[in-house]
Order: sequence, then C-alpha cells, then structure tokens
Amino acid sequence: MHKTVDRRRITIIRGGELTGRTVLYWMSRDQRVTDNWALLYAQDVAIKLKQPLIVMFSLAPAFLGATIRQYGFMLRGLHDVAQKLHRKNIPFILLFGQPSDEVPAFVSKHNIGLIVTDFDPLRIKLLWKEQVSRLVVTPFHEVDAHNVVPCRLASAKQEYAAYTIRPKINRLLGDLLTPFSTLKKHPYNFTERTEDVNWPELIAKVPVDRSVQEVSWIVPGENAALAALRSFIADGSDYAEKRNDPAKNGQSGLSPYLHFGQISAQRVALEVMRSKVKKASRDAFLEELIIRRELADNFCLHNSSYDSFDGFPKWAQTTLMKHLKDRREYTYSLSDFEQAKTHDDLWNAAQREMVIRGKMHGYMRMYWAKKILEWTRSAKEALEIAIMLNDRYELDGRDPNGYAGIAWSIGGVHDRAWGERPIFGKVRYMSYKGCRSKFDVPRYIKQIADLKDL
Ligand code: FAD
Ligand code: FO1
Repeated sequence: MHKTVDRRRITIIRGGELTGRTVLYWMSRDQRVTDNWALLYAQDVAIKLKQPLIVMFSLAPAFLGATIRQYGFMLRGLHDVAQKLHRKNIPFILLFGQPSDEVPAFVSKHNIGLIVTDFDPLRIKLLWKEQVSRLVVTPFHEVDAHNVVPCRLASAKQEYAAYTIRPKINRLLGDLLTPFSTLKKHPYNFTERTEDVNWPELIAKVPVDRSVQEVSWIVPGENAALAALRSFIADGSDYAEKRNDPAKNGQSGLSPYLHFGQISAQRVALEVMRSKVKKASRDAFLEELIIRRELADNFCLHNSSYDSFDGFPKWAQTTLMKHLKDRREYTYSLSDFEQAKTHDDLWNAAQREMVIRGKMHGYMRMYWAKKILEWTRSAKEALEIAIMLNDRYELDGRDPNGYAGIAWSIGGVHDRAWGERPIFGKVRYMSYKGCRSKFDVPRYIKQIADLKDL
C-alpha cells in the first residue's frame, strides 16, 4: 500500500477497507512536518487514493499537570507546523477539548476515510486511542514515528535493562536507521473551509496553569531544533567527557525538542553518525539517544505501573519495604523541596536550575531524585514528589524518559542491586561526596546562583 514507510512501523488499531475519502493524520506526539513517518504514511495512502490529506491536533485542556511553560513551547512549535503544512497544501486543524469527544466528532463531520496517528506508550494516550477507536468505524492506523526501532517491534515484553534491549535494537538498526523520504506538495485539495488559528491569542488565552512561567533561553519549533542539532554537532566532540559534568555545558540540549517531537531522533542519529564528532562521543550519545530513550518507551508500554511503586522490580520493592522504618536524618515536605529549602546546597541548586530554566542537567537529575528518596518517609511519597516536580517544571517532562529516569533513581528499574544500606536498601546510592569527586560542585552551585530569577 505504500513504498516509503517500513511496514513494521505500522500497527492497525482498526482495520477495514480504505475507501476514497479524506485521509486524516491525528498528530499528537510527533509535532513536526519533516522526518515524520506518520505524516509520510498518511500522504502515501492519500495519494494512492487520490484524496486530500489533513492534519489535526487535539489540544487537551490539562495534560498531566502541564503549565503555560510547556503549553507555550508546544503551541509555538505547532504554529511552525501549521505554516509548513500550509505550504504543502495540507490544512492544519486545531481542536480544543477532550480528544475522546473532539476526535470522533471531527471524523464523522469531515467524512474521514482513514485516521493515521503516531505512537505513544503513555497511559493517557493509549486511553485516548482506545476511546476513539470505540466511537468510530473508520480504519485507524498507528505509526511509530518517535523511535528509530519501533517500540512494538523492538520487544514484546518489558526489558530488564539497557543490556537486554541493546542487541534487539542493534540487530534492527541496519534496516530501520534509514534516510527519510520527502513530504510532497499535496496534489489533492481539501475543499471545505477551515479557519486559521490565531496563535498569539491562543497562547495568551489557553486556560492552563500559568503559575510556572515560560522560558526564553530556548526557541521552540522545528527550525530551532535543527539549529540546536547543528550546534551540538559543531562542538559535541567532547560529549563523552563532559556529558556528566553539570558545571560544563556538555549535553545536546535536545530533550525539549525530542519530547514534543519537534525533531526526529532518527534525524539526530543520522546527522550525528555522519558528523565529525569523535567516535567515543558519537557512541556515548547514540547509546543515550537510541538505547536509553527507546528502553524508556519499552518500560512505559509494557509496565502499566510505570509511575508507581508497583512498577519497581520485586527486589527493589522488597528492599525498600524492609527499610521503610529506618530513621531519616532529614524529612522534607513537597513545598520544602519545591522551594529548594533543604540542608543540601547542591540539591537546592539542581532544584533551582529546574524551576528557573525548565531543564535540570542530566547528571543532577539522578542525584536530585535519589535525595528525595533519602529525605521522605517512603519510596511511594518520594516517587509522587519527584514526578510532580519533574512534570511541573521540566520542559521535557511528562515523558517516558522521565518516568523511567525517576523509577531508575528511586526504584532500581533498569539497574541492579547494590550494597545494602539504610533507607535505600540495595537501590543504588549517590552522595554529595561522590559528586564532589566527579565534578566542580562549587562551580555548578555558583552558576545556578547567577541564573537570573525568572
Ligand atoms: P543528552 O545527554 O544530550 O541526550 C540526548 C537525548 O538522549 C536526550 O534528549 C534523551 O532523549 C536521550 N537520553 C539521554 N539520557 C537519557 C536517559 N537517562 N534516559 C532516557 N533517554 C535519555 N528525560 C526527558 O526527556 N524528560 C524527563 O522528564 C526526564 N526526567 C528524568 C528524571 C530523572 C530522575 C532522570 C535520572 C533522568 C530523566 N530524563 C528525562 C533523562 C535524561 O536526564 C534527559 O533526557 C537528558 O538530561 C536530557 O537532556 P539532553 O537532551 O541535553 O541530553
Ligand atoms: N499531546 C496531545 O495530543 N494533545 C495535547 O494537548 C498535549 C498537551 C501536552 C502538554 C505538555 C506536554 O509535555 C505534552 C503534551 N502532549 C499533548 C503530549 C506530547 O505531545 C507527548 O506525546 C507526550 O507527552 C510524551 O509521550
């Protein structure tokens, strides 16, 4: 039925004969025009059927605690998407409200012949799709446009750790880490009237929590994402040495773009692989970008308790329960944590970095989450606080990487048992002293102190 999109990326949610009617791409996770397999597949089918192609985004009012910080970034990116699609003769339509209500109504109103959507392992997204597929009779196909190796193909079960999924992914990379085909100017017109979105008004008026301000250090959208990739490639050669040093700016800074799908991980991998970045850094980066990131999707897809204590491996649940009553030298409340009011200046700096910049350094995220375990009364409480703060302040929050990263830090997910100690049991411990041996702690603290308050 199509030549450019590998069939293994496609899951038929609802089958049925494809009749000659408009094809819809319900865009959700992969919010970009270039390098988007779901969009390319939808266009292939529409051209085969000689039909118009339209793209729709269903804007949910309150998505997993997101604030104007994340909605602003996302909507500015979608503005880019709408403009790019217009130039390809593909209308972009924004719906507002619960997707389970809006999408079925839209499908029947516009007599859609095929719904294509992108893959997302989060519970809320699986629920939306399940609700929509119960309310429509239209054929409904899902395309994994987020992963280089489609999540459903890489493994049919929850993988234990990076070392168990790595061979399964590497075996398929040759086939799937391919160049992208190009989106054509669509040859068939959608004749119904669609009203343009007033983006500045929408961003000013969208009814979301505005208590966390937008950030200005990063420009949203596909073009800015590609520029960020280019600048990472230009000076990413010491990624291997610098990536774990919060005092140095050694990460790529791509996670907000990857989270909102404003850039394709496959595009990032292709460009890094053919770049002059030194091999050790290329390998270290691709391990994170492909193996770690796709392991997180695998965790969320196959572990429905990805954001709760029951999602931890049995050994971790047992050891944490055994140490539940251990004396805590410090215990802090959610607001102590949120306002960075602990006794630990390094932890406070990481918290302030997240609150002010909306992006905590990757190395500090591990220390940050582990200390929440140490300074609360239980792993359950620690998990709730870590997820709530991460998803409220991080631009890249509400993402499988976050649920997996927090579960790794607090519940030993994708990690092994370590020497037993109070509170942590056999869950890996991290200490202030350990950080001091790894990087210039005072320098990092000073840098954060110099960040101007928003
Ligand atoms: P780089 O080092 O440049 O990495 C490039 C890309 O590789 C990242 O954008 C990401 O897609 C992927 N990657 C890197 N490290 C990891 C990892 N450990 N797990 C999965 N993918 C990874 N990442 C998020 O995207 N959203 C989150 O909410 C989030 N929360 C986290 C919470 C905790 C407690 C921990 C330990 C990690 C969390 N991570 C999260 C993973 C990781 O810290 C970030 O992806 C990374 O710091 C993003 O910055 P970067 O793109 O500059 O990283
Ligand atoms: N996806 C949607 O389809 N509709 C939304 O309204 C929406 C809001 C949103 C807000 C913050 C955020 O971080 C993500 C949001 N997403 C939304 C989902 C996002 O596109 C990703 O699919 C998931 O968050 C990651 O899997």
